[in-house]
Amino acid sequence: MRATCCGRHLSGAERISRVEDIPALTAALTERAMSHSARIPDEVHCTVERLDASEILHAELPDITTWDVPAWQAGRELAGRLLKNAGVAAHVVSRSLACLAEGPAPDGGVMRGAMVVDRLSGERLEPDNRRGVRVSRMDVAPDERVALRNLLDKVGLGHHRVLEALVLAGKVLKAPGIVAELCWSDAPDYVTGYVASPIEGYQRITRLKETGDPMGGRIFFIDRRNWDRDEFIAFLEQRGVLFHGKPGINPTRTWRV
Ligand code: PML
Repeated sequence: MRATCCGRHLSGAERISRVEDIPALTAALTERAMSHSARIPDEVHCTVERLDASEILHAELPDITTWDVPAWQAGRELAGRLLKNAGVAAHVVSRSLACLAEGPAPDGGVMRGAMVVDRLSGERLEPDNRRGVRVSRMDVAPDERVALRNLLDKVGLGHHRVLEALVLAGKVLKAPGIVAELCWSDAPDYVTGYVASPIEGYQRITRLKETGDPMGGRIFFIDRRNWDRDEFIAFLEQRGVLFHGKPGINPTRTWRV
């Protein structure tokens, strides 16, 4: 589901479901589109696509760690450290953080999809710098969604953005050649972001930008050895991935500079 107002993105969601659940699900997502944002959308698109069940990848969600930071500056410093630990070169880290903060699209605005960046050279590798790479076709197994939401609620992570970002990051971490993802939202009132990596999992950072800042987005850092761009993008955009089980929740950590 994708809802827009005056051509601008308002809300979106996607699910992988059984055929018999599709009518109820499209109704629920349309309801969500109408009530989810302060503005009433002027377009709501619900697209239903058939997936071959035998080609769906079944996987586990990454573990979650939350880092409490006193200010966005400290948050970005921590994000830089986590990215370097994951193998991103120092000069690429600083350039990438600046790029996301300043607006990575050619007109200096936000991108709908993600940037793809070579971890050593910093070269941008997404075919279209305006659109970026859109991750799609991933979900929590339908029978496990309620249990996961209850778990996240119980540990104070019940905001819908956490579950959605966790599932997206979970898929990104399965992509061939990925070494890390950096994300913070372009929603002006949502300042928490994350660094995800195959070894450290999903590392939330409580502040990565100032409240009111409309900039944000995603960067996928890749290792170019034996990497194939078409394969990478096809995996992220086309391959169905369903997540099972509960992620580990690590104790909150504190970061002070
Ligand atoms: C979190 O709170 O775990 C981070 C969520 C990032 C949300 C990104 C987005 O919604 O655009």
